[in-house]
Amino acid sequence: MSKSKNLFPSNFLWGGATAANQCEGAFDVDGRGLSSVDTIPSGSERMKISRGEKEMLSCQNGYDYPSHEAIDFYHHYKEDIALFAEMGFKCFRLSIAWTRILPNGDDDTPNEKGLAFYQSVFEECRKYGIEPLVTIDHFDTPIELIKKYGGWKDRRMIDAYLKYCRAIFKRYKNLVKYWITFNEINMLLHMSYMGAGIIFADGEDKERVKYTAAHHELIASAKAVKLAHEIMPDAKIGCMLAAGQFYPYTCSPEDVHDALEKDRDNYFFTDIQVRGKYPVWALKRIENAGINLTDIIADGDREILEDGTVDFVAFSYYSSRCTTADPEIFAKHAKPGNAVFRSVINPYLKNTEWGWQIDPLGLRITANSLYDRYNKPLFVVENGLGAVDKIEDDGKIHDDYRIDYLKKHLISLRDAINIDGIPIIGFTAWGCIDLVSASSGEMKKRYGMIYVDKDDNGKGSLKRIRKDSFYWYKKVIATNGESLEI
Ligand code: BGP
Repeated sequence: MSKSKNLFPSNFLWGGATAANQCEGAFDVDGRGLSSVDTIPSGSERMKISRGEKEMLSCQNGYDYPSHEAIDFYHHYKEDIALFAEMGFKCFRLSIAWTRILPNGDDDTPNEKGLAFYQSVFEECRKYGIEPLVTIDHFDTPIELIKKYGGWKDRRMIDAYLKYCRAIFKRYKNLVKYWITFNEINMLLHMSYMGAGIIFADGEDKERVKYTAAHHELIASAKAVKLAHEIMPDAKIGCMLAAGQFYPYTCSPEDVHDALEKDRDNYFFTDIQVRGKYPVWALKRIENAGINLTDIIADGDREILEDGTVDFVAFSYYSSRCTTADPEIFAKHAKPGNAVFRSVINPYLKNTEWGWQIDPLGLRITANSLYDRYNKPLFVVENGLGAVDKIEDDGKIHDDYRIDYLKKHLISLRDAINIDGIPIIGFTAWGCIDLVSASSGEMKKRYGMIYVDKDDNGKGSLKRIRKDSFYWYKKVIATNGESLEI
């Protein structure tokens, strides 16, 4: 086997990633409207609500809503971006909160205060030579549109989304080059409310709802790509999926086939965003679910999909997944009920404190699968370790476990680049500054290289503290990855 060189491309976009709802706070400030995530509380009902199995469209007494304050990036962004610059970031991934721009989701006139906020954020990034990478919709459906349309169940969401895109493309065309249409678009299948503002009515045909909503998002994404290219000819606009290859639990053909099918659940979206058309198996799946294709795919939609293919494929990777066709083995080894992806435990891998399995080589395997499938540049826009951090008596945070995780994943990524030859645009570590966990709503599940003093009860000074991983990542970036071996 050839030996990997210590090289990342010279223009590799090293950086970190966040999402508006998990870091900004200031949920009702400067004209911002309410968004789906603002009504998802922390605690035992979070998963049910995120999955669309329980309705909560307003903030209710007795619940704690972590997005309301989060880490108050809204008022700390200058300090935070300065810390990113100190680490040497070349790129900062963030999302725009749709309802800061259009408070009701489809207003004719954008909210100037919202537009001005992100303009200032992007200018701050540019000041340090940091390239912003913007997610247009990161788990963020305006509540008013959920009330009016039932979220992405309804085709009229496409026009609202396009109105929002037009406003931000026009305003930021000289500040932002890299865009992503939807964060983890396949999350619509797993966390339907969080991902797409969908609440399932009693007895509703879930399959039909999901395929319909997926089609609407895919049309919206394709139209956004086209619009972006019209308004910003130099822009690069990508899709994004929650990736992680499914491994068969055994080499039985049934398990191998099951893994193929499970991967297809997730590829369903990116296959269309990259290739501009539904794969044959996807059309059959819809038909086999008892749905007429013409109920979902309108006249002209095929052309829209063809005209709006993406420039790059972004993905998050935290772990590989594992599956078996045998229901008994599945039940015996299944990950606990709260896991976002239904998967069995892979006995060859270790777990994080939250039961996410650690598989650095899986990142290389996943990148290879994606590149073989799509032949488009890839962008790793999320990866990292959620862990409990402790402030030592000397005031420091010795997060060597996080360094170990990131180091192994970056070495694997470097192999994907150097041994496999895959073009990778960059790597943005998830939650480069501690923020609210999407799945659990906790603060104590920390990913950051920068610690934020805030606990699960909402208490804390919000002070930012550099962890050991801060200095480690700074060196990795300064040496363009060469220090990884040391
Ligand atoms: C992805 C989301 C992020 C982020 C991350 C980590 O699914 O795009 O928003 O939160 O996962 O997950 P968690 O916060 O649940 O640990």
